[in-house]
Amino acid sequence: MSNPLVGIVMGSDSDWPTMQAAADVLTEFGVPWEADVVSAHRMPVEMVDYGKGAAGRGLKAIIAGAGGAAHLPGMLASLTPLPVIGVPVPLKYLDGMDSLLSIVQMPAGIPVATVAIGNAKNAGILAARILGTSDAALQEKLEAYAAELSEQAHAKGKVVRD
Ligand code: RP5
Repeated sequence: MSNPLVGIVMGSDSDWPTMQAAADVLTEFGVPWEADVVSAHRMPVEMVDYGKGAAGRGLKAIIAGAGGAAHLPGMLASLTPLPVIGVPVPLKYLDGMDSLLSIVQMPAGIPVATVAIGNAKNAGILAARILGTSDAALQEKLEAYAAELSEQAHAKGKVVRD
């Protein structure tokens, strides 16, 4: 995509089935994104380059997903002034608790906005909300989306009540 505003990065291509939900929802809201594999442990130099260069390239937010010893989101947050949203990717063992705790327990001063285990969709929506603070049209789309969710919930409640 040209001029991406959100960078989606992950530790391995095996994270993509989880991370794709972030890309899908950004596409739904018309937010240009890019996606790449930048492993904190296997590609540390590339990770530093990505983090250092992200803001200068015009990105406004980074969504970073990883599983297990999930250091990528936190390391990127230490390398960029951009908001970083972390997605704990669930692996075969420990149900993603290892990923969650690796991402959420950041030291004061270096925040990572961590979403629920496997919930890359929320990461995409949160990135869109961040961009929406300076984009009225996008904010309107987000409001319409929330109204639609509310309508659906009311409709379901009606089924239970009737
Ligand atoms: C992590 O190790 C990656 O983020 C991925 O979740 C996990 C497994 O990676 P692969 O062995 O599938 O490449 O660093």
